[in-house]
Amino acid sequence: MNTALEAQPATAAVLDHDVIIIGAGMSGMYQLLRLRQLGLRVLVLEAGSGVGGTWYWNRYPGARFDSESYSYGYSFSAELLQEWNWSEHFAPQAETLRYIDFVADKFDLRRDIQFHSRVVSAHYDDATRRWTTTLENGERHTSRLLITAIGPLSAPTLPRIEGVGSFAGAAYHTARWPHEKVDFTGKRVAVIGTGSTGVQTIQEVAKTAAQLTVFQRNPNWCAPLHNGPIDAAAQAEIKANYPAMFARCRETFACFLHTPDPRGTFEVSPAEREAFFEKLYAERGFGIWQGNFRDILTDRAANAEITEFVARKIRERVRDPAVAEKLIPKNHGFGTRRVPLETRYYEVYNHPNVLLVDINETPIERITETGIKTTDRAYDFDIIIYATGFDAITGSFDRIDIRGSDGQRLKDTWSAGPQTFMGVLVEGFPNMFMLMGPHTALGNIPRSIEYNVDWVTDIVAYMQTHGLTRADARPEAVQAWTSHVKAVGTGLLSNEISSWFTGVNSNVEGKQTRIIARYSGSAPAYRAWCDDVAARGYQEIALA
Ligand code: NA7
Repeated sequence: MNTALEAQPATAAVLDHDVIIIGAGMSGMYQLLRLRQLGLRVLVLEAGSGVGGTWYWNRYPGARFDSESYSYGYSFSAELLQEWNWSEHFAPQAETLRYIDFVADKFDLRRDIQFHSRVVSAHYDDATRRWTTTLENGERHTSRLLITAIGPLSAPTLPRIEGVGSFAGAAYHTARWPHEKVDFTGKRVAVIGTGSTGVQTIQEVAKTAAQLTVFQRNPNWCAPLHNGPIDAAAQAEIKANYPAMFARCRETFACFLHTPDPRGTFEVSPAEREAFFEKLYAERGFGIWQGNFRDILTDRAANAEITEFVARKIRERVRDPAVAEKLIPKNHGFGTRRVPLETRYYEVYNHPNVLLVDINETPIERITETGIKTTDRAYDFDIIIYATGFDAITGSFDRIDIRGSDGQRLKDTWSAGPQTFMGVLVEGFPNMFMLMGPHTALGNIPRSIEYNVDWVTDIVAYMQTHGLTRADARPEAVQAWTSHVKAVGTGLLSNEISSWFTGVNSNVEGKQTRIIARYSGSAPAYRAWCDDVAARGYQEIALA
């Protein structure tokens, strides 16, 4: 085994591991596999009792992919691709978790994963060039490198409403759903939140609950998923086409199967435009969002066209015009926030046992022992479901006390918004590599994960072969990257709207102001930048 990460005499303190990875979701698992191939001693610390990250925690009813299943798994193993059969175009959570378990078994990953291990702090020591990672039970681990695989959407948030916690019935956050089945039959159920999680939950719970009451603050622009089973012929075709499909994902703007149409909205006649929108509305998946005219997310007039089209669809699908109006967003255009994909979501509101409460009109005053009290009335429930989302992108970092050189805290360093080098490194936090950190290209996340992990693996291999034990982003590189991220995000309508895309969360102190949280240029451009840094020998990174 090459032990170069330990070789330098000045840093010869005994390390428990070469690398600690925090998180055994899709990024942590793949990173473990790649670093093992370098012969490194790696330990993954995982808070849950199993692998899967997002797909481990989000067990809420109706949870499923919004991207085509076959485009959303790992691509690194041809054997794995041929062995695994996806049963639906958009797999439900349980199937995805089975897939991830299958991967963990196939590559024997569990032997290097320690479960039930929530990391509370990670501190870097300049003298010994090592990270000390501490768990909530006090257990400590030292390592040369620290890799965060903690996910952009993994720090759930509850509303800051008086009385949360006082409800005597069952209350669940969707991202902390119990492992046992929750039965809604005959129950009065409340759902707070109408993001993509709320939408998936609502359409499922409505099937069996006696009474469903949805508390909506802002509606979102939803579009049909058009899910369906994958039959034998389609399965064979998918398997034969994997190389071509992943090649396409590498070329598209955000690694999805869908990519913007090269035409502008007003370069076609109104009739053609309408026909194109109709076609997209009838097609599977994110096409209407990611495969629409090239200017719908940057040009206000173009955006207004698709927005009006989708509003008409909502009016057609919801019988009560007053309810339809409540479900139509008035403060943002289509696609400027994450588009929830739905299966008969709007029709749910035609059922007599479903009530929509607009909490802008009648705000929630408090959660009570028996239910929810708005300014208008008190509602009694058996179950309250919080589909209230996450302290996104930086929240999972904020929840760990991460300290770099000279004891500086990451939370302080990022108090005015994240500053990174390619979303992978932070100046002053040597040897810490982030997977899916702020300022990386998110899009089709598994595709981005594989790229991110491969890039980190390459620099770790470079350090290993060159006997290097310290990597830190140079300040000018961080400045250049952070300005670039801001520049590519300018003009994008989604960056002018409050949502998790822009780091806003009303439930978190200090997160009411929009920031540039994501890299919103194209995935190929992101990769070109990162590839170039590697090809030129990592000049933007101080290596020693
Ligand atoms: P989102 O998209 O952040 O949605 C959270 C929802 O909860 C949204 O409708 C919020 O309303 C609502 N919310 C949050 N806090 C409150 C309070 N205090 N009172 C009332 N309503 C509230 O999270 P999701 O889990 O749906 O999805 C996150 C991503 O995960 C998703 O985009 C996918 O990429 C996977 P608001 O709009 O803020 O008024």
